[in-house]
Amino acid sequence: MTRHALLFALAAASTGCMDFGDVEQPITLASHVDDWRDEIIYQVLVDRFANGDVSNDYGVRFDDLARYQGGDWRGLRDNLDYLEQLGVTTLWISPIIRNVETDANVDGYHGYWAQDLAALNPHFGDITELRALVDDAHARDMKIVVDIVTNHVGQAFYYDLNLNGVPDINFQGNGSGNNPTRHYTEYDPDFDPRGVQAFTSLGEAGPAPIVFQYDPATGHVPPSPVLLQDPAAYNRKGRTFDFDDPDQLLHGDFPGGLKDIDTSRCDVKQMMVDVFATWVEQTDIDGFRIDTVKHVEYEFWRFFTQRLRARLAAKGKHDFLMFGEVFDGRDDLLGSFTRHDVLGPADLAGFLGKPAAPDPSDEDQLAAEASCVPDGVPLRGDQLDSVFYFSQHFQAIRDVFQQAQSTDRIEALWTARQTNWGDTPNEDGIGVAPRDMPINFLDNHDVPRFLYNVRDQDPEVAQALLHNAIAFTFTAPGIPCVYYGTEQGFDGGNDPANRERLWDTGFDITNPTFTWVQRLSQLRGRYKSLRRGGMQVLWSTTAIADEPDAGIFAFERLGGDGGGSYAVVVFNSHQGKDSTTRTPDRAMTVTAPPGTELVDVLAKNGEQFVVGSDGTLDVTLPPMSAVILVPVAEAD
Ligand SMILES: [Ca+2]
Ligand SMILES: [Ca+2]
Ligand SMILES: [Ca+2]
Repeated sequence: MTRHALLFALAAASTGCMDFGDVEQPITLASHVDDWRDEIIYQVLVDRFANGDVSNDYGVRFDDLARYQGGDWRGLRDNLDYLEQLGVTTLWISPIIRNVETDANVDGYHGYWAQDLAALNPHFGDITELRALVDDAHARDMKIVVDIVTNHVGQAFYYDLNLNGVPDINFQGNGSGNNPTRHYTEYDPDFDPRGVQAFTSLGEAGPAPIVFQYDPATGHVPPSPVLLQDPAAYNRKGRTFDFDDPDQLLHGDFPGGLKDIDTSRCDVKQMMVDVFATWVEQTDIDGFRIDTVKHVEYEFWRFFTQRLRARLAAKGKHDFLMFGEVFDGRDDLLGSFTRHDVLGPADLAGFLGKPAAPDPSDEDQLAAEASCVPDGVPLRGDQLDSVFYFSQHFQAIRDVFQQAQSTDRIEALWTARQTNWGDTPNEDGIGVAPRDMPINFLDNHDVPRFLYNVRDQDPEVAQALLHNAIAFTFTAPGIPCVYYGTEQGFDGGNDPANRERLWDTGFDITNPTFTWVQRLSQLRGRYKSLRRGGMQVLWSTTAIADEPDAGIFAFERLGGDGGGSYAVVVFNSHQGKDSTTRTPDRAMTVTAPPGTELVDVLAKNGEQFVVGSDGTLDVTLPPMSAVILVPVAEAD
């Protein structure tokens, strides 16, 4: 499909009448998911996974990971066997839309520098290729989740601070009293709550005009859709430097010159629904992973998620997943984007530890937001279906599984999630409460890889630590999410070192971490308790030294939506000694009746355990290891 055709479709959509007109072929939307908790997500940076089409390799520079490498959607299609063997069932692919090509010697290969929300990134393929990827995935019962950004566009304009009509970098004043020496860039000036100010030799001169760049060679052309060419569609306050200041968090440009969109405007909200719903309608993709969620107002998420769900449901697309990235360790802030109470600026300020005037009542707030709704259908409190479990990334993956700190922090975190996160499924949503399906991950494109963080360890120890943490993300309540390359033992540090080319490995399916993920995927598929079951912590501890239970963490998966399926999962996160589920003062009691025979299905020739006549279960584990125990009667 041509860009023109899509824009035509968008124009039709905005009047409420979807007409695919001369677009290639209308497609039928369908729901391809039964319960999202059955899924195993694999995160792919498309540019880095496989190069299936060299005809789109313009601008590729293999010697520099900050530049395009040549991967594309065809490469993904060609390697679905590899992914299916690994056991993953949902591919989260990096953004599909056209980006700023190059800025400050970095390419937009990652996809987070939007230039045209209604056009595809030609480095990755065309609409035919994208549809083929979705179709081939669906034929294997795999799903496709697309990464989107609503908070900002790429480096689209500069602030003409000195009113000279050209972009200046490191401009300096003359050092006089009202014109002090200053260092700055007009592409990315510091945040100013009044809006970025211009100045002359006489002092400040009011709001700085913004000037859209026009340099087709680097992809710096005014953003599309056309609404994004209106200066009023942006907050124009400059670059955030204090992420705990609510005004900066919501309204500042994202560092790197990424221009912050005014997502409180009705026309912006509606445009975002139209453009992204159209991509679903054009491809039948199954969900969105949403970037930079905490930088956008709660009211936007209510509008965006509810209007999008309703529009897709009317076309036969149900169970459309929307999960967000809240890059933050504060669990209450994470969970706030999944709650149904009508949160507002005062709530946000509270999570950030700042004072604020009280918000309006829920009723008054929703009434105000209703002024944006064209068809009069009232808004509710509903927001996202889930968020990445960043708090767990820090407090469990880092603190416990890398640094062997006490496991009681995992129990505390999981307990807090029950009240911090939404407890009700969204209307027209996926049918699962957000608190029951956090997205569990080890690493991603924005943090150093797990193996990088433990690079000072002996390689065998590092791998044992990695495997134990992977087992944790595959057995904890929620959905496991594997960042591409983890299965090949990648160990890259900070961006772009953590964005390696996967094809350099030859897609090796014998790598021990590949086979470990494969095995855990099979166990999740086989045992419903691990996917849909409820959860009860059996053992956590403050002990980290030579105590009998130092490093032990254990929980049951039972009840919930797991049918009668039952599992006990025990970890020893201690890095130097065997530990056990018994101390002089305490023994581990399980729900399975006395005499129940359990077998470890994680080990190939699993050890057997029997629940004692007093209901206790003794499990002793070597350092950095785990067992997954299921009733012998349930094991096969
Ligand atoms: Ca290519
Ligand atoms: Ca200037
Ligand atoms: Ca924002």
